[in-house]
Amino acid sequence: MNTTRRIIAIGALAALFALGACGGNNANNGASPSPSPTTPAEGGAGAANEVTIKASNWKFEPAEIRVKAGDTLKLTLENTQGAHGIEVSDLNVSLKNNETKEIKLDQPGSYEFHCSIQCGQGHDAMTGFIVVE
Ligand SMILES: [Cu+2]
Repeated sequence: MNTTRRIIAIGALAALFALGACGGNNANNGASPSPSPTTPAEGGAGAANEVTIKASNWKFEPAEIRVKAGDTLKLTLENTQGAHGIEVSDLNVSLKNNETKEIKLDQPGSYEFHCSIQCGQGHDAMTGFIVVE
């Protein structure tokens, strides 16, 4: 009866895969023959974050948002001065004033956002980042 040994081997493989998934950017390495989407993620992943970005002439507040991979970000834009929009090109997300969008962030990385409305002399400086860790 090798059942115990077999279970230990599977556990070790799972641990290796988990480490690999945490350590690198490449989540699609195809190393796992049997992905298990129902396995609950650890470390608070999957949490919901609500952030309201306030836009004025000419900055976003906050200009940097940090979440964990697997989190959902509920993002709202509020113009407090002037007319501004938010565009996150890499995530295919754009927000107008008082709009809210839920963004599922699975891939670690740094996603730049910028003002999507030509708002004047400081327009080009209106950038920020969503950092997925
Ligand atoms: Cu602008």
